[in-house]
Amino acid sequence: MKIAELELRTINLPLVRPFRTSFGTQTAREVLILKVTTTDGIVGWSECVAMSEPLYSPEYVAGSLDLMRRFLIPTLAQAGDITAQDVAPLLAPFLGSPMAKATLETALLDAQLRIENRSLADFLGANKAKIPCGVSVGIAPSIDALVDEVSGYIADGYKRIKLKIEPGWDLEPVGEIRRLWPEIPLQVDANQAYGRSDGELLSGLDKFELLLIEQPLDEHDILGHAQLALKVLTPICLDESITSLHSAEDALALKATTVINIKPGRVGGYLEAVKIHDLCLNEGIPVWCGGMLETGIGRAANVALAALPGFTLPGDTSASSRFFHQDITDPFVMEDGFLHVPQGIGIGVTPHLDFLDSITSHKEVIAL
Ligand code: NPG
Repeated sequence: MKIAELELRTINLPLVRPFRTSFGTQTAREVLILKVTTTDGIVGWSECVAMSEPLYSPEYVAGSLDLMRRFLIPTLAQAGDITAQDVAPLLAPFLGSPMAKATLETALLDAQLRIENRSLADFLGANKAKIPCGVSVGIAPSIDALVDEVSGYIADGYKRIKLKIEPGWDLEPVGEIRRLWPEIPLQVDANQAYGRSDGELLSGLDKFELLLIEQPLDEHDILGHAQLALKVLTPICLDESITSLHSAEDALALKATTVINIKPGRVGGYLEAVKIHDLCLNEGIPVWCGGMLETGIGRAANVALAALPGFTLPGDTSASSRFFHQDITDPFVMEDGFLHVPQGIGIGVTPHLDFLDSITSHKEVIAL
């Protein structure tokens, strides 16, 4: 496949409600969208999951754009005729930045599968036509507000609730949600907000029979997670710490995690995500698909991934309406708590260009 042109654009989508985590509050989603066009006129789309600011991970929208423009795209251009499988090895000399690399790999993969007349779900090895949906619930202004929000999601049909926690917003809100919904599959996500000395506090969550505690400690603190796993009964699940197949192997070998959240952008793309899935399937480790407030472009690909056999827990694969009044693709609509896996070729969706143009704040085209 030869690339003729890449179009990079930044869009801004307001969120239906502010989304607060331990690292900040999002009120809109700024997203870097990539369109590649091959010399035969085939188009592939992807989105970069980096956020506006480097608070969840070191990557951020403007930085990813600069990195792609300055280093990654020229490297791919020099390689000439390439496949999506060539992207990671070609870009390996550039350190880090899995989200930017994943963006390039995914757009090429979309174009490649469109040429092969094949869906991403089929290519990745999906064995389900629909997937159960979980929803991630931000830190609320009060317990009453949290209860209101969770009630709405349960009425919508979500099959699993994830509550964001941080010191001062943990045992009480989680206890109240568990009291009101004794049976709902429930988990928490700390986004690294706790320290090694918080073992006793976190073991206070055990009585709520949670599915897991996600990323309680610093992303680099693998030893701390392994020690914490000995103190709490609730399974530890790593998110930010898992940036590659090797890091997943390390965390499992060191017993720092017994569940893994797979986010394709965080690990450098869908090809690496499948490798982590295969490792976990072999080792009997459950995995689930995380979310990064994706538009329909990223959501489509995540839903395909979440249909692989090892994804045995509902992911943060919610309906478009969870975050956006209007999505840039046809919206993902939940039916009885499930999303249908896109069956069309490539990622199975394309953006509505008029709407995309109307929310674009920056656009540049790089001809190769
Ligand atoms: O459903 O897309 C979604 C959001 C899921 O909570 C979610 N994502 O830490 O996993 C996370 C969190 C996140 C939010 C990450 C904002 C980065 C930015």
